[in-house]
Amino acid sequence: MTIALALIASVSAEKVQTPVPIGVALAQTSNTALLGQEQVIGARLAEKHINAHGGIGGTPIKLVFQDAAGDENSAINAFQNLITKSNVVGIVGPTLSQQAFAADPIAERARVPVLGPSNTAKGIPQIGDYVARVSAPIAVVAPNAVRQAMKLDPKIKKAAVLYAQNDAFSVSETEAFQKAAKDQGISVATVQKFQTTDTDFTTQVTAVLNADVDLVILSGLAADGGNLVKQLRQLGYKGLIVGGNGLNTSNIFPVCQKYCDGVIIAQAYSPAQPSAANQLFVKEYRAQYKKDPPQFAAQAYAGVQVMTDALRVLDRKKKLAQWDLDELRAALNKQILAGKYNTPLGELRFDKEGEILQKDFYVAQIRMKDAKTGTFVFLK
Ligand code: 1QQ
Repeated sequence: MTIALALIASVSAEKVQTPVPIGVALAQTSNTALLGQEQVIGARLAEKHINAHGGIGGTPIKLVFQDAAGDENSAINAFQNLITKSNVVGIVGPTLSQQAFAADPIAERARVPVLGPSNTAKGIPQIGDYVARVSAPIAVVAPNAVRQAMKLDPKIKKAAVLYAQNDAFSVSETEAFQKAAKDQGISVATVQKFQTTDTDFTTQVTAVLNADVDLVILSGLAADGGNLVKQLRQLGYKGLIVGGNGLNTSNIFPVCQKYCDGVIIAQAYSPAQPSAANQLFVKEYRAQYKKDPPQFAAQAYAGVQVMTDALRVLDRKKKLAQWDLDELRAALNKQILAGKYNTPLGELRFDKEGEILQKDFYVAQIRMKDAKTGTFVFLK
């Protein structure tokens, strides 16, 4: 039986297609698209750049997009389609850690390498051997925002912490935030929970106001997070607000409008990162979008680039079209972890579990010009 199955498996082995298909499973619909939209832009820019520079040894790459929306089932379906129908060599995605914990095991079982472009919760690389991430763990990124808040207002003593309890990333981030607050000598006066699907935060905001705090630290996603910021200000909260990675997009501007002003958010990317790879990315992004690239675009770009750089190494050993697909997927996974990459995030590599090793982190503060337009201003 086992021998028969093994024979079938080897007989049915697929060859690698050209152009080389790389799967991209990001949120193109749902509220999570507020975050996913910037990732799609970043991935497409990478594809354009790579193919304009000769692809992989003369063979172009082709990104195959499957909408992973904002829930677990959509991410699972997207992964399955990419793996079994589109025969991709690897996958960049999904958008949320909450989805990664559900969908990455599908890729792990199929032995298809995954690069998480924005999966920052604790435990992502440990999902399996085929799972790595180009998004630095939130435990490393988030504390920078609390330190920066203390720098802006050294008199901060008491914080209120809020988080979305139905989202794995938010649960992970609030843990990092609460530890960072204590490390800075800030006491956590109240911890309020909500759901990413909530729209009315009166209960939580009332508790924050009653606690009389001088800092609010908020972990949620873009729509809920933006609404929370707005309702905090409308109901009279005047102190500093630190927002987490789920608010890290100008797509929250239409949600919290002028009330977005002043929100402090830690960054795993800066347009000012001096590497040649980044300056080229910034130039190409600016030419097309007339503004600086945001973190989620840079990380998705880095994901596609890392996969392509690793494929180039393998292509030099044997042209990709001559590999069996299963064999290439396994070799690609090893090569991703072995390489060193010059990306818009700076120079990066991975530890043996697939955790990103990245050097530079930043903090930005939202500055609104009016109700609609604003920018992320990087703080020193
Ligand atoms: C995660 C995140 C999200 C907020 C990124 C879109 O960091 O789910 O891990």
